Amino acid sequence: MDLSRSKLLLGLLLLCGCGMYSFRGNLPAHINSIAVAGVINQTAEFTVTDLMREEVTDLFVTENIIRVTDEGLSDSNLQITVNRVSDQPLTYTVGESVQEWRVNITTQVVWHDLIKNRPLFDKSFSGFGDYPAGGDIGSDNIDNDNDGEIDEEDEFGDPREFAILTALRKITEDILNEVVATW
Ligand SMILES: [Ca+2]
Ligand SMILES: [Ca+2]
Repeated sequence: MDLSRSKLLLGLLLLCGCGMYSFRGNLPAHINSIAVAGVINQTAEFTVTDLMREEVTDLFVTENIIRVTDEGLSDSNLQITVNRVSDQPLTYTVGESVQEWRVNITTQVVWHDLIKNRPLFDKSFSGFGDYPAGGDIGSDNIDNDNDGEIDEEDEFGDPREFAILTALRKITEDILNEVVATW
């Protein structure tokens, strides 16, 4: 289920007055809150853990599917490990130098029930972002944020950082959808 569909589903449930708890499904009744634990970094990218934690926290707060609290106050938490950040050449120029790169990010995420001390899910999530070897991502003819539009106004900044953020956003959305699907 993608994010817009999960939003739609939430909207419909709220409209019909049944509220979010009606589709909690198998989620134990004692799980009412979630915290994002410190992200473990197994890569050489120093910024990726902070970015990951920020993105996940922001999205969970915005989507408001479960109460987000600080660590130590929640009855469940997300334990995220960034396993791999790797860059692969995607396209080459006629002179055979790399024209476009793809940064792939792989994470392992455990949604942990802290009351009963067991995992609710333990899954791998990955995402990618594309960026040019040089130049401006606002005019590189690449859809850097994978939203189906090329070189629109929100493609700007450091090309590789932007690609990393794009990959993390995809992973974040997948984590949120997995939490919803686990209910
Ligand atoms: Ca785009
Ligand atoms: Ca672009």
